Amino acid sequence: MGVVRNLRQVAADDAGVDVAFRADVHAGLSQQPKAIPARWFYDATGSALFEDITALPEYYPTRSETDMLTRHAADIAAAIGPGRAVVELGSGSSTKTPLLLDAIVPAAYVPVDISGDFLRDSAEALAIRFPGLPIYPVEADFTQRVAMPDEIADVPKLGFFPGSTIGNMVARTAIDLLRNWRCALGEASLLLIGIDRIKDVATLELAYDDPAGVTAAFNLNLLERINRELGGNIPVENFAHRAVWDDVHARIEMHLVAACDIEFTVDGRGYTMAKGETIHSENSHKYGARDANLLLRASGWTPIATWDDADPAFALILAEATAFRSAP
Ligand code: AVI
Repeated sequence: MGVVRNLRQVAADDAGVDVAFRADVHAGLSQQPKAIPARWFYDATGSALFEDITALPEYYPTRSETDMLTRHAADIAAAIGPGRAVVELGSGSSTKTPLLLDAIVPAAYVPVDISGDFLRDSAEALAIRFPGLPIYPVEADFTQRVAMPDEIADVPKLGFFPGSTIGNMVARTAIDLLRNWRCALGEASLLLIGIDRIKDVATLELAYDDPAGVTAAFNLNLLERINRELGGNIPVENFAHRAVWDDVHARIEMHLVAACDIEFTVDGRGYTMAKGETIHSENSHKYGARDANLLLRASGWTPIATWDDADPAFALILAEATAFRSAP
């Protein structure tokens, strides 16, 4: 059995409510247009719904990425080499992790995730699957600065950031995050990142608006979560899910659309929405080959290998921390 240690906690107030969630909801509902950061989708219900999304026939990113991790395992392992601590950002249920841990010879595994219950369960499952592999789970918001466990201080690291989660950030935030992780992982580190490609609009929109309504339930759960955790009385039945491709920003936008004029309170604070007004709940940016490489270079990472031959297209990119040196 592997060693599971080091679980940390996120900040909660006296009632056990995540203080950052409360602050983001009030700030987001008070601005025009309304918007709430997508990271708040992932309570236990939202995380389970996201797992359901990844199994949908229309949601290709998980299938395409898993297919490439499987088919190119030997090449990926050769490019990475043995003896690295694998630090997974936003590990969730860690379904792709065994593919990577099986292919390389890791020194340790450090899953970082905001959802403590998910983190605990998946760390324990991996400890059984990889006996003897030290596992140091870190319960934290990986979009903020996260200190690495002391136990891996001297071990070269591989950041593993699958799923195109980087696409959920606008470019400026994505670059801040990748730069932070370059610092946290250190000079000799590598990064294996999954980035979704731009493709035809029909494939993209269907992936985010499936006929079974699972993505709609995932989006609407954000409102349910606000009602559950922040004492809201949002009439969820008066909202609809919308997913559209925005070609200017090269992203799928998800919105919660008011079907009629609506009034509600959260924490006793009142909000109104006119019919047709939306709460912007997620961006999912897609990248061409040059865009993705530029994003990485701008963040202090130099791409050294790319695997992107799945259909529908999705890229797995291996990058190394760029050394600081003079350049023209
Ligand atoms: C987690 N993230 C990469 C997913 C995506 O594709 O942007 C979240 C998601 N939203 C709707 N479906 C999946």
